[in-house]
Amino acid sequence: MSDPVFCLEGKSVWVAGHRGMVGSALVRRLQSENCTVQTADRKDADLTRQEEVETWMNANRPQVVFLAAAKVGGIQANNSYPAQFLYENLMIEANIIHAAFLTGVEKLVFLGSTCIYPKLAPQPIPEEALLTGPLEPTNEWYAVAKIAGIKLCQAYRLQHGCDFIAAQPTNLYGPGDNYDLETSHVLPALLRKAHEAKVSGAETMTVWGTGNPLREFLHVDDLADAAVFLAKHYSGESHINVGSGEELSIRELAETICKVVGFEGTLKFDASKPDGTPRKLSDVSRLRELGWNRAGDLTSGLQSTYADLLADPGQLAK
Ligand code: GFB
Repeated sequence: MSDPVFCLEGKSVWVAGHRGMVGSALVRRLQSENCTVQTADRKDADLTRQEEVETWMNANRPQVVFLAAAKVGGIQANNSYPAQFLYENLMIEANIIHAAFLTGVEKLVFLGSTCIYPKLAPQPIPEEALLTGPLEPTNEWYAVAKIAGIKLCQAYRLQHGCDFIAAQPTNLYGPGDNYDLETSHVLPALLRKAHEAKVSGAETMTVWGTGNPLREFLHVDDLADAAVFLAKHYSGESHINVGSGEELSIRELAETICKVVGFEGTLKFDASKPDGTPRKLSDVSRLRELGWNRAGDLTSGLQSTYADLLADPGQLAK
């Protein structure tokens, strides 16, 4: 494993976006780091408002920032709300990264997404594929905002010497996910559909698209562990991919979820819904060379996520 380049111990660490799935996983993970975790509710600071962000950061003076706050959603939400996905994400990241520079933050970890890469990028996708071709149209607005976030980290490093780094997680899932069928990502959507089909005794369950696209999934607790690892072990201009390094088709994902949930009906594919990018597997060799590997596999991650949903079915009502 690479030597640590930064120490979190004793530091004040702000998790921006602590109520989201990623932010709450970071708060859980940081409990074992001997640091003080800071959070800001919307009433404390609206992150899309520059003055509110600067006032909050001046008053609270975090030494480390994990930038997990973002407007996120699945393929349909990205397609339906392009202005919100572009504007809100640009504002949040610009406000926080600039305020982090102004207040002398020692380390900032920005979280992006693998949709930053070109639609037809080489697979598995190396970090160098960024900005080498056209984006996937269903998520280009979100992708442009996330690319701007990576570039902000690089620009503040180059011009001001700030230790701001960027990690690019693949498709994430886990406790606290969005289970709204219109706006969610595929994994929570299929978990919900399989659960409800089983409970109602339905014979079929609908899966959007052809079922052919390939996707990679990572449990959010693994992402949080990798982000903390990178904060401690990495300081560089390039963003770093964070993924499992394994892919499966949407059809295979649906079949695995049905097994975990215990739904024995058949799958129906709705080809009127978009497939999105055909394949999106991250090349995780840089992260592995630094010394990080994920802890769990997809089936155990699905089992624990389904157990969490059964224990807290209120998540389906949000
Ligand atoms: O997770 P997802 O919404 O987004 O969809 P992306 C992945 C694939 O799952 C697509 C199929 O091929 C969908 O057609 N799918 C099947 C479904 N059934 C469903 C369903 O019930 N709900 C949903 N949502 N999909 C996202 C980007 O892309 O990836 C975001 O839109 C972000 O910006 C995220 O980058 C990581 O994987 O296509």
